[in-house]
Amino acid sequence: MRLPYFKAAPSLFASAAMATVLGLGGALAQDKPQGHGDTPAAAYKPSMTTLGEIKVEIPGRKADDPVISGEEFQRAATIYFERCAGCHGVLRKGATGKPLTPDITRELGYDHLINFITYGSPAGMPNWGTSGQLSEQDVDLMARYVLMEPPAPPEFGMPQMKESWKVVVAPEDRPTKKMNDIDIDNLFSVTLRDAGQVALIDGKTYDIHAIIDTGYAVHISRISASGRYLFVIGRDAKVNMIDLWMNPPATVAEIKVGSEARSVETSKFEGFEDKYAIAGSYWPPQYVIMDGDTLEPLKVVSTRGNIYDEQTYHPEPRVASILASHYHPQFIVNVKETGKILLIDYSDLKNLTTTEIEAERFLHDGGLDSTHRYFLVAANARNKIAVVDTKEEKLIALIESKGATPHPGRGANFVHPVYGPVWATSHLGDDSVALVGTDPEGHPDQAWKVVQSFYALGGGSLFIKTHPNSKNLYVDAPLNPDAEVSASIAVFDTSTMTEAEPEFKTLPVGEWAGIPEGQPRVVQGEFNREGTEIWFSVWNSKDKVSAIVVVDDKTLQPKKVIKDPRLITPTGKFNVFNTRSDVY
Ligand code: DHE
Repeated sequence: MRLPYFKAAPSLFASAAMATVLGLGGALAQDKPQGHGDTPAAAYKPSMTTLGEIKVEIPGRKADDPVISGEEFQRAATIYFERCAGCHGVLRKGATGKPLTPDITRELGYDHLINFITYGSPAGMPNWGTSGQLSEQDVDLMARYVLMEPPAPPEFGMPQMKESWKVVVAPEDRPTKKMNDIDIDNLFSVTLRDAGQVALIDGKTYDIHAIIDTGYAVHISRISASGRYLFVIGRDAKVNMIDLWMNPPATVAEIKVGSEARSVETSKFEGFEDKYAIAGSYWPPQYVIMDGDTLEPLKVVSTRGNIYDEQTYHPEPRVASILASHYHPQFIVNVKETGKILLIDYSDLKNLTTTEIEAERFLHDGGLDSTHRYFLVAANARNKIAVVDTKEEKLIALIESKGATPHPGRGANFVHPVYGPVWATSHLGDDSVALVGTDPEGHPDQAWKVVQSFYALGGGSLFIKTHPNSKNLYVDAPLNPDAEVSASIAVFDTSTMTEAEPEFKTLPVGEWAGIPEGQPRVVQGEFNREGTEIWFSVWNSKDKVSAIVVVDDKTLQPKKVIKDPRLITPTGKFNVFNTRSDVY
């Protein structure tokens, strides 16, 4: 049996290492500390799944390095990228988790690292050992791994993008008119996450018009201003551009923009409709502006730079959400680790002008208010909402969300009977919903503050949704540890809201799906074009039946359950008209 002991410092480590190897590690194991970090928020951390497949070399070995083979190092790097990089950063410089560079880890020492990885911490570090997610051997391996210099995954720049770029159907060979009889405006692009596909489902007949292969662990869809093109990005940073006029709709161009990514968008400003597309990546930390017709990569810009408040350098600020401005020819790009919102003017790529807005760290997801002038985005690890006036191009507020880990998706806009126009977010870390006043003209006293905070079903919420034609506000809780809660939806009647705590109805959407096996979670409501139905994903594991449940917005009763063996792990759903027009 290999003894994971150190060449340079035998005594200090041998006992712990020995205990681990001989299975005495259990002697170290205690009960999970209270308030432990395996809460829903801890379960929902970025994982660099595709980065985990990259082959890495051991950076220059040092005399006092722990004993570790090349094979072990590769295994440790894969585990690190897939489970740890999301919080501690790919280069271990820290993000929402603490830095883990050797100058720090060697100070802490092997024993401390073993304990920390085994038991985690109430601050949000999962208990990888006692939860059984890592074996004692892997805990030992990870402790040795973080004592060493981190490997830097390869960069992915223009040469690699161009190598991956394919124009499957050239613009001149595409149809000059719509060749199918699909009501595109009421089509849904549905993420089939673990299948690496999207399903195009008819918003009226519920027919599946096409299942299209996309990137790995596909994440979100966005629609071009004309409504003709669908852009889909996988976590592997592969972008597919799908022509909805073709019969059936199909990919006409594709490109890989990095190793890990989450966001894609297209230009919407008048005169620039369908002209450009943009994708932002987690690794390398950068964005790329592409030709909106062919995905030809035109401009690659790194987001590396200084953190907005400490003014210290960060080597891997990831690109989180991206939205297109309706007021200027600009993309609104949110950079997680530097806490900066970039307004990137795409009117002249050769003389690119960017407005760099200091906001708050760990920006994640967000959306526009009902006028499309204001952009509200969660700086979720700091429980803040940043508000940018996209017309005046500046930050106008930084709001405490009065909950733990706000997670709005794009948020939900409605007119509150007392507070007027509001934008709503739910929270990952607790069961609260926060309403932010968004009408500085008509309701100046309520503008840019939480005007009401109330309880929904439970913590672990990811998305909240309503529609201008609906009086209902729907809140999910897919990451709640209670199976029943995670399979239900809370719905509030916004027309009867007062200053008092509003009541909600609980919709047993998971039960309506009639899935006997597994523990499906109900995630992300998305309305049809008219706002008369809301669709929910009943997200089961890959080898079990999932479904989409369509709820009648008037009766709050199930209208249709869409089941099909091809619907593997459905999660995000994007109605073409609502996504293209930022209706939510
Ligand atoms: Fe998402 C949006 C990042 C896990 C479903 N997700 C986003 C956005 C970002 C992001 C930055 C905003 C994109 C935009 O608006 O341009 N998501 C991440 C992660 O880093 C994280 C936490 C972990 C990871 O490793 O990816 C993560 N996301 C998930 C999931 O596990 C979800 C629930 C299921 C899935 O399909 O992977 C999920 N994310 C979604 C959805 C949206 C989204 C459905 C779009 C919501 C919308 O209505 O706009």
